[in-house]
Amino acid sequence: MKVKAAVAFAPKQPLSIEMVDLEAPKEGEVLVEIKATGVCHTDAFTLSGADPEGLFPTILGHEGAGIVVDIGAGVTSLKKGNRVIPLYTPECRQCKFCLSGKTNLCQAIRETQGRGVMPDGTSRFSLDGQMLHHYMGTSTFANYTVLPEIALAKIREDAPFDKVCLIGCGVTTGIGAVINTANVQAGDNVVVFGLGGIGLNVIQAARMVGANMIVGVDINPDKKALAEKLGMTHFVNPKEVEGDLVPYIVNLTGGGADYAFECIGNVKLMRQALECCHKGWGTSVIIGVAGAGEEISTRPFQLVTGRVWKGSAFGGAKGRRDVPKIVDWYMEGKIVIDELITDVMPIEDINKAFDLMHEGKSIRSVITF
Ligand code: NAD
Ligand code: AHE
Ligand code: ZN
Repeated sequence: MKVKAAVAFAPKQPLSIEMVDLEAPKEGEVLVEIKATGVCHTDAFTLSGADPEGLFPTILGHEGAGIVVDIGAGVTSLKKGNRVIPLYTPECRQCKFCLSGKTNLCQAIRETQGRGVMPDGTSRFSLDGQMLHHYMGTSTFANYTVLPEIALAKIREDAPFDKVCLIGCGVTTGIGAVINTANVQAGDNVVVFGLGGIGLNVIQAARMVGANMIVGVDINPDKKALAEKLGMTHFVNPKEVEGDLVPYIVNLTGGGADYAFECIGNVKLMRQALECCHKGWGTSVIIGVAGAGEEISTRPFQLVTGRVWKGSAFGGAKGRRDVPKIVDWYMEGKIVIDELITDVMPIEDINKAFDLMHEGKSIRSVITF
């Protein structure tokens, strides 16, 4: 079938709206009509050319929601009409990783996902006979896409696509990092580097679990008001701090953060986020994605003296199990999403969404089809 997609032909180039060819779902695959998709910083990261796994031409997008319109042979857990959220971290429930009980990083299809193809090694997308790569196994910047059954979370039938699409990445990543990865407890002092779509979700989860201080760090003062509304208690603009940021935060938090989250993707800030943690126990969680060739460093003494460095992908969430629960939390008013959506636009305007992100004027743009 012909579908409308925003194609990334090459790094650093604007996306191009094209009618592309999409093959029918094969065995174990599902055809999904994407109704809405958020634009995450990771899409911009890959488009920038900094992603070691970035492949072109491709159809980006990994923060979507939609409806099942067809299923391939052998699909048993989904049927036509089901509302679904695509999962860039699938959940096969059979691989060593899924069965370990220690991680959400299902590896069943990770290798082919990284090569921009479906599990059988081929792409369902093409344009004028040229193969287009899938992206993160999801490619939600298209009004129809094909995914493996294990990469879809079935959600309730009354969930609004244009809001819950953010649960496909930003919401689950931020909230999950607090609850699953860090396990922040009531009374803990939390520091959040970066008050974008991810950092704000870290903040709302920190408030939800009863954190004491919730310190937000951002160079863009426009991010302050919404962060405060979601639970931030103190704002730090590094540009306004005289001297080093780390001792400033250690002093502000009375000895250091119990938990510090890096939600930017800057290796220098990852170091600061670790070093502002409390001696003896403070834990820093890296969420931000850093470009090819970037490395983190610190004095090993930071770890010898009890600070812990961790990372979190998709908030440690097992998508088919946890995403429907997070949708329920939204529908029950336990978490907010609407406030995070700063712009809604058709796919034809998707390059505007990237511009707004780079200009620091958006939290999340949502594309509706
Ligand atoms: P965003 O662009 O919405 O937010 C980034 C924020 O960081 C902005 O508010 C910006 O002003 C701030 N910032 C930039 N440079 C700064 C600096 N030097 N000091 C302080 N603040 C600074 O991005 P996002 O969508 O929230 O994503 C954040 C990061 O998380 C990205 O690297 C993204 O790729 C990554 N990410 C990771 C996962 C995961 O599973 N690990 C999931 C989603 C996104
Ligand atoms: N491909 C990059 C890494 C990109 C990355 O870290 N992706 C996150 C999700 S970001 C969503 O906005 C992730 O889930 N990583 C785990 C995984 O298996 O990809 C690189 O550096 O090669
Ligand atoms: Zn994302």
